[in-house]
Order: sequence, then structure tokens, then C-alpha cells
Amino acid sequence: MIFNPEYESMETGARSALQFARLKNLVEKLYGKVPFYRAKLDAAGVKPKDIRSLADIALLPFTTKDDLRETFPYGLLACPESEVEEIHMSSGTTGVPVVDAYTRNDVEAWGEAMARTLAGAGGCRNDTVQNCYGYGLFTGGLGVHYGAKSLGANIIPMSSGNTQKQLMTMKAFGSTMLTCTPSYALFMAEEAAETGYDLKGMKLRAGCFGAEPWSENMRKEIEAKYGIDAFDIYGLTEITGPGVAFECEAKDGLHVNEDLFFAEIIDPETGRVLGEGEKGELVFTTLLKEGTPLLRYRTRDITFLRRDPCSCGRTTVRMNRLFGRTDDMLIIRGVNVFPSQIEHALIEIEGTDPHYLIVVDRGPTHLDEVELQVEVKREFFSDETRGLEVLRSRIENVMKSKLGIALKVKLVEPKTIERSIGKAKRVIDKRKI
Ligand code: DLL
Repeated sequence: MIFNPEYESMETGARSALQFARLKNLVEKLYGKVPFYRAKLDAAGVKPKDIRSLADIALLPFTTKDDLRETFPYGLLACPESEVEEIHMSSGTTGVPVVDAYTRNDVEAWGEAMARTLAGAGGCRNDTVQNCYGYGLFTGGLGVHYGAKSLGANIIPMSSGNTQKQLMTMKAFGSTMLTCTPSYALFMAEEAAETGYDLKGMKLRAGCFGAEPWSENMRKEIEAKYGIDAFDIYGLTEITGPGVAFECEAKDGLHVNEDLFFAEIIDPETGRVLGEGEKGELVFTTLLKEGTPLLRYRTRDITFLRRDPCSCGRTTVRMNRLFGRTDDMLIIRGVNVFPSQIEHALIEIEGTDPHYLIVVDRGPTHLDEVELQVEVKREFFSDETRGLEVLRSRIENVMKSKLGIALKVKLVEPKTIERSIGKAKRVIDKRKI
């Protein structure tokens, strides 16, 4: 079902006109209300009146994650603080969070974008959505929640974890849609098999999975284990959260909610705008956002866009499933982690050397497991074993509190981690996604 045919199946010329009108408004607003953007536009020599067509978006400067970090917490706010109704955050490169502030209209638009997303997976008001994305600062939980509300469906706000309770609830209430990360879906399937739940005999029909990379093979596995259709959904905190793009029944690319988010692909080296079908970095401009609107935000996600017609009848541009990222960000059990965060945390721990290796794997449980190998200073290594054990658990605790994920620490002798003459290899990612 198409939730909002007026916008989703809009004639493309009319949509471009709408996007242009929204873009022009946005640039005027940012120039008038956000000193950060006024300075950025002045530095680029662009005035709002220079935006005379949609293609003129290429004149505008990019916004980067560093810009967000430097303006923490409210430097990009484009509305009075009193109009902010909700805040979400995700971890930044050095631990300074990335903030998204929403007005009432923003929350409503988010609900609409997510209702379209759930409808893309066949969702309607008769559905019972079991939402196992984390509720809180992460956008997954509340994003799906608002979408299910706009759709008029029944929402079970489970949040993540507590797998036996998830399964019991799924069976008892006859949940028809499942929303969680794809790796958690596989983990839950495993638990179901071990504890005697017959997933295929339940009422589940479809699931919306995202927030981390996954593959066609994982899709097939989830579909086979649950007996459902599995759909890819995409979004990021900076650009509202989930609901930026979603798959329809064709499962052939993700439809971008183009009246809300203007998508471009650029060459990550030169910043040049690339054409349809060309692979590069995905860039978004939030066309209607009021709280923290962003101009040409560089997502660091790599994909390409296509405009060929889709059998579902939506006319929106589609992005391909992601190919990866331009930076070293890892997504571990849905949490964004940068190796630099680990490095910063290690520097503060006495007894360790700044030589480390992060080994990520997906264990038999399908959940991400991380082993952090850390070199210990020579004087510590000759110490008794108890001292090492104390150090090991101290590092684990620091990492847990700084990164928000549990990882296993393995202390290694000085000079055992391979040195590099170029860019140090800090991560071995063995996950076969
Ligand atoms: O992960 C928002 C979200 C929640 C999306 C629930 C889908 C479902 P962040 O925590 O800010 O926001 O992480 C955003 O996660 O730039 C991508 O690199 C990655 N990502 C998100 N969805 C997908 C996906 C949420 N479907 C970052 N496939 C993005 C691959 C994804 N990677």
C-alpha cells in the first residue's frame, strides 16, 4: 500500500518544483536565523537569491559531522528553543554526540515518513508492530513508534533485548510485523529454535530491518527462518532517523522520501555531484526540518541513485542497498563506534600502550562480538596475574561506559601487535555480512 500517493507517486516535474520551493525557503531561513550557516554561505560566496533552480543546490556548501560536533549542542538550531519538543543523539567521532532537535511539526513529519516506510512493507492499521529497536536517544525505537501511530497500527514498544519475552509476546499477541536490526532478528530466531518457539507458525508477516549493514543472504535467512518478507529501511540520526528511505514490495532499491529529504551522490574526494547510477557518497538536505535542518549533509555512506520506474507506482528516487562507508565507523550491535573513541579511552588508562587491534566477528549467535587486543606496558606484564586481571576488567568497564557496548579485552605482550609503516590497521572485521 502507498501511504501517501500525493507525495510518493507525484509527477516528477511537480516534485522538483516542490523541492525547489522548499529548498529556497530553507536557504533563506538558515541564512537569516543560523549564524553558523550565514557564515558558511558567506564564505562560499552564495546568497539565498543565488538559488534559482534545484540544480543550484550544487552551489551550496556541505555540512559535515565535524560541523555538528563543533556546534554542539544547539549551534545549528533554526527555531526558538521553546519550540523544541524532542532531542535524539548518536555517538560522534570523539565522543561528542551528534544532536537532532525536533519541533512538533518535525515529529509529525517523521511519523509520516515512517508510516510510509511501514506501508512499504505492506503495513496497515490492522497490523500489530512488535518494535524491538532500542527506545531512548537512538532514533530506531521512537521513529518506528511514531510511524506505527501515524499508520494507525497497534504498536508493542518492546525496545531491544530480553529475547524470551520478545518471543512470548510475539506469540501471545500475534504480532504481524517485526522491527529490529537484522542481526537481532537472526539472534532471536536462534533462541526461538532452542526454546521451542515455532516462528513460522506465528502470525508474523513482514519485518523492517536496518540501522546496520546487511546482505541479500541475510535477507534470505531471515525470510526462511520466520516465514516472512524482510524489508530494508535506512536513515540516520542527523537526518531525522529511520524513514529517510525504505524498500517496497519490489525489494529493488530503497525509495527516498524525496519531498522531505533531497538526495545527491558526490565524489567523496572532489565533492563533484555524480550522475544517476554512479557510486559515491550519499548527501542529504532536509527540505522541511524546523529544529536542526541541514544543508548537503555528507553521510559518508556509499551507494548510487536510480530513477527508473518502480513496479510499485512510487515515483521517488531509489538508493541502492549501501556498499559501505567512506570512514572507519563500525556498527556493532546497532551502535556506531569509531576506532578513535577506543583509542582516546585507552590513552587514559594507565598500564596500556596505545597499540591495539579491534577484531569484530559474528559468533554462532549471529550477534556482533568484539575482541579488543591491547598491548600492556612491559612493567605491567611482568606483574602477577591478578594485576593483569584487574587491568583487563578495568578496560572492559571503561569501554562499556564510553562506547555503550560490551567488548572482550585480551591483554597482549608488548610489541605483539603488528606495526605498520603507513596507516595503522586497527580493525579486522571478520563478519561475513
Ligand atoms: O541507525 C537510524 C535507523 C534506525 C535506521 C532504525 C534504520 C532503522 P544512526 O544510529 O545515526 O541511525 O546510524 C546511521 O547507520 O549512516 C548507516 O551507515 C547505517 N545504516 C542505517 N541504516 C542502514 C541500512 C540509525 N539499512 C548509520 N543498511 C548510517 C546499512 C545502515 N547501513
